[in-house]
Amino acid sequence: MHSASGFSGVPHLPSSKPHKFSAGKSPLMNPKLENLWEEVRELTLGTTPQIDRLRTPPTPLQFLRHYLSQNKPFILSASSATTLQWPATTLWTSTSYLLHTLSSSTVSLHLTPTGQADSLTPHPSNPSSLCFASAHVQRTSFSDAVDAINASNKNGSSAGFVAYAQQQNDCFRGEYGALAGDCDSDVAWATEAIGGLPEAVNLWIGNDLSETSFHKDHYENLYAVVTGEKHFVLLPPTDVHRMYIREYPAAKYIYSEETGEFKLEIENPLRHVPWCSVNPYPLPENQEKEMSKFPLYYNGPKPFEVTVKAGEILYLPSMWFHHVRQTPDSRGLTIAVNYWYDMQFDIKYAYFNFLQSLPAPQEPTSHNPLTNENASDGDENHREESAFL
Ligand SMILES: O=C(O)CCC(=O)C(=O)O
Repeated sequence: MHSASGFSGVPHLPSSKPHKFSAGKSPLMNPKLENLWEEVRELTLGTTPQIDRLRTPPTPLQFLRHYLSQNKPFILSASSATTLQWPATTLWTSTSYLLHTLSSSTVSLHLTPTGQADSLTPHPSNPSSLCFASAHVQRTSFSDAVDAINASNKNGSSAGFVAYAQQQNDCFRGEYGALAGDCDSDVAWATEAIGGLPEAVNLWIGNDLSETSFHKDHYENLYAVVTGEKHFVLLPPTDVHRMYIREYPAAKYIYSEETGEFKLEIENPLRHVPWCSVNPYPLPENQEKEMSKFPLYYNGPKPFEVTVKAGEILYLPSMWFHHVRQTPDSRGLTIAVNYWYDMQFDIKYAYFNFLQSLPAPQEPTSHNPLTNENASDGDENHREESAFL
């Protein structure tokens, strides 16, 4: 029988290898899963919670060989050689430039009570369980959008809402088309390696309260920060069981401008969305409870934590779980553009689907308050949402 080292010099990892993460940890940890998490880190990702930082852009071949084919993230650092050379990096620091250029544009603004869009929140009629709540999406002039974002940051929390300008439908080339000349239309080395142009380019304008909950996408993501900073928490697809993906009833926030209040409505007909249950930043008073509900997350290897600064690009590989927060620039805004390239639905994807289909062994379902007993499984909606998650 071949050992792994028999092929290409990769380290041999006998199956009886002691597990780094299990000693003294929760009895819920599963040795086979731990082995997988550890092996992926030892073979590819590295054993520290840092990702590679490149000082110069990779060639298409380097990108393909060392990152794309390995499903491995990296940051292209901000340095004189690599900082984005786009007009946007200077032009977009001026709000009056943005207001002038987008004076006749209508954009999509996501409104939520707390800044957490597409996230889990107490069910409106049964607050001891959770539902999956999407933002109220309002089409508005760009200048109203900027006013709303500025009025709804930590200092202006009396606004009663948090506004995040975003729409994951190629909005940069649509709603924000007037700004298209300020950025490259693609990331050249990625386009060459992937063999095609981006499927979608999206713009994100948020403030210090805007937060995106843990999820994954079926795209190769080149995420460029133009102003402010973005803070990502990342886990590879092999760690899927640490996310405690559960089916939650879909709900939508409805915001009334008249009363300034939100209503949370469960979708009718009822639909369930598979979503990650883990919040990496629980309130201190909830921390202990969260740690006991999600031991695989809290007791496993430390997630990768990455801050992407203005002028930097993160390569976020397809199917990686990511949670995103932001620190704004001196005006209170964080602006980013990301390029979504189609992923290859290849053998890695097939392995991942297989892994995800396995229940986390030893997980005490009867103790897990987040398991929704009445969740539908396998219907068309489920499959459609799964393709996103
Ligand atoms: O910037 C954000 O808030 C979220 C970004 C994201 O989820 C993505 O690019 O897929």
